[in-house]
Amino acid sequence: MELGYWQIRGLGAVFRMILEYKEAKYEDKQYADGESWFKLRKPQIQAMNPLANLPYLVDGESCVCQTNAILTYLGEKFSLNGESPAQKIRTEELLCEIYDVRNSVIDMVYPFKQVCRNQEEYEAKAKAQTGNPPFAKFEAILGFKDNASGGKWFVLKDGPGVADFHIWEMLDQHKMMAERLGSPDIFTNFPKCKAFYESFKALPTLQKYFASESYKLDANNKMANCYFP
Ligand SMILES: N[C@@H](CCC(=O)N[C@@H](CS)C(=O)NCC(=O)O)C(=O)O
Repeated sequence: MELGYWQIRGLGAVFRMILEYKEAKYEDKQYADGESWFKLRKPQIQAMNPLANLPYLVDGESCVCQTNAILTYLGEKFSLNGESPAQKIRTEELLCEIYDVRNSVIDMVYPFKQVCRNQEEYEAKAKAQTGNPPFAKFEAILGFKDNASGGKWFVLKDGPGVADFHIWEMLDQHKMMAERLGSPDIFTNFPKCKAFYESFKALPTLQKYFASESYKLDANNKMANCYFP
């Protein structure tokens, strides 16, 4: 498989973690500049899929674009979408829910979004967001009566499903943001999310990733208001 994304964590981290977790064989193409993606590789990806974007995943004859579609694809390949129809729908719901959270961060960190146009506006909004982190629904899902794992994982009984990876990445990015801003602990009102965060961080097949340069990459592109490591 070939995974393509910028040389940042961004949306790429979610896939790097899934592929590492499953100990898959893959090439992690990290584009460090516009030329290497837009001029060189994008036209080739476009020839395979006109929806070419970053991230993309090439797997044999398949070329999949759009984060949630790639997650569904990998979820099917690795049995990480859930077994029952109800679990599969919960996975899709969570993928959309966490993408809303991601978009709220993107709105804040990139000045071209015109939500935060500079560092000062970013700090005010990011302090508000980390002071009241957007994880109440995720806490409720972990405590909900249909949770197969008794609240340890979001969908599956025995480990993370695809949605868990994006949720964990967003928890980690909010944690980093809060620490950098001197905001309170983001887990104060979310003990179940905290336990999930810690269990995930301890997963044996992810230790190589957490020790790697990929985990140390910046969360966002350098043009971001909040340039946090
Ligand atoms: N909705 C798309 C968004 C993709 C997207 O905005 N990609 C950005 C980086 S996060 C990009 O720079 N794409 C490269 C391009 O437009 O060719 C997804 O989730 O995959």
